[in-house]
Amino acid sequence: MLRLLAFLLAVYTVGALCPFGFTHYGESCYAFIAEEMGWDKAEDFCLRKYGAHLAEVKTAGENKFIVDFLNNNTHTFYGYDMWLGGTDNTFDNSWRWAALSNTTLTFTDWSPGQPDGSFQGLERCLELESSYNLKWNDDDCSDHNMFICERPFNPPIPPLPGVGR
Ligand SMILES: [Ca+2]
Ligand SMILES: [Ca+2]
Ligand SMILES: [Ca+2]
Repeated sequence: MLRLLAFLLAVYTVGALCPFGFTHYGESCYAFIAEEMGWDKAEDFCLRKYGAHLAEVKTAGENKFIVDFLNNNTHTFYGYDMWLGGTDNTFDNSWRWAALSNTTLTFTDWSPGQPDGSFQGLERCLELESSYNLKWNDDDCSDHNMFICERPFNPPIPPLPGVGR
């Protein structure tokens, strides 16, 4: 009985390290947002609402977690494209995680033939494309897509305003 209580407490404690509505994987918490908006607005939504950023997918494991989540929640996400935090807005064709870390992409999962910068180079934002089995695609940043916010798991707790000053 005591062991069960300790287990429940551990589950509760770990769960509490991601904000409500977020799912934990590795060192991050993720929110899958079932609203559609342009890339800039989506990044702004993550930041203002959650202190998060559009997701930066840096490993195969992280990519698999996200794709699995979408495939396990098809009632909400089937047929929708999902923005991630990558763009090539710098006009030098280097794809970067522009939303937060401004690092170049290392791991990628481009669909065959992508990124193709189609429509006269207008496709400069990174998405999981539903019609490509959630492989990566560059698309027009003004498209209205659903999106994924990511923030650190168990971030340092900021001091309360006015405390210790
Ligand atoms: Ca990440
Ligand atoms: Ca698309
Ligand atoms: Ca494309």
